[in-house]
Amino acid sequence: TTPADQFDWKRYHPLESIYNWLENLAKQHPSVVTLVDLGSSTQGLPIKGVRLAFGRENVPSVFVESGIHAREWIAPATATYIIDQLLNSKDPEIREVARSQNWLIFPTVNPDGYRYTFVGDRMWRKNRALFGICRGVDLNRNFPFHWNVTGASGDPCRYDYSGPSAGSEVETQRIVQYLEQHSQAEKIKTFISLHSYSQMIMFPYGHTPDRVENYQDLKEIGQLAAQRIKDISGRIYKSGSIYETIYPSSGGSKDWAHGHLKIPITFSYELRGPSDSEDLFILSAREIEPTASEAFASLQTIVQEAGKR
Ligand code: ING
Ligand code: ZN
Repeated sequence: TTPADQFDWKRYHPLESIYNWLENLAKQHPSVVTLVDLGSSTQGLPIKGVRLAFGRENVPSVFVESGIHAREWIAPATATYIIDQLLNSKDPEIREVARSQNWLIFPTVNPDGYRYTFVGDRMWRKNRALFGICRGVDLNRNFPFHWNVTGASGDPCRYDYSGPSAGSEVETQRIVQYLEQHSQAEKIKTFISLHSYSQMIMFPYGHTPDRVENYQDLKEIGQLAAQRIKDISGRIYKSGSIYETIYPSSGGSKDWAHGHLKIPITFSYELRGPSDSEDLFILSAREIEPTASEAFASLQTIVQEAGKR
């Protein structure tokens, strides 16, 4: 476990280190940071995150969910980077973006899976719920919106198992319940989900090629966000709906957030994968900073553009 004052973005940190760091932030910045626990996972671990509020009245909120897939370690690393920048950056543009919103950021919404990638199988993706001889529901196929209609499996032994029923998993229920209870009061306007690897910035839907009502806005915002990354690092991120960009899939968190909760600005990132490794989910720790900083810059673009629409 890394002591909270030695937390960094030069390596990947285990669950306990991330949670210690979050707790420490709430102690160090009591007027800005509130620790939020969504409740327990299948195996009884807390799902911890933070709420950042810089004290401006009546601002909308951004909700960031990451680590829903355990092996995509760059996602929690990026979420913690975003928290750190929002709190500590001196850059005036970042300070203005930070203050323009309240931020609800949950780096590891699948804590059982994330822990297991450190102590069991590095390539684990799902949660750790037990189904006979196999384990795990793909939480990003379990959300109760057009559940299990395409791009998901009914077999608990498969990596994209959608679960025994819509919203069956406690981790899904924790997120759903929190958002049902708080999205209005917090005025959540933007929902972000972090994944790896494919270099994409995607919006709903995944279950159908039909366009969302604000397709044009999301398409434009996604393109501007991708351009911001290209300007910074030269990396090419593709933008489009999940269905047209990556593959048909149903039961994803942001389809539910957009289609059911009516959060207008919803994106999921596929962050960098390695150029030189056999395994596309294993991104060198040297790439954490460049990946997270280009993603954070593009998130600033999303938030700025959302504010104009
Ligand atoms: N990709 C995502 C997956 O869940 C995705 C793509 C994102 C689908 C959002 C649906 C919603 O398969 C990875 N790499 O996990
Ligand atoms: Zn993923």
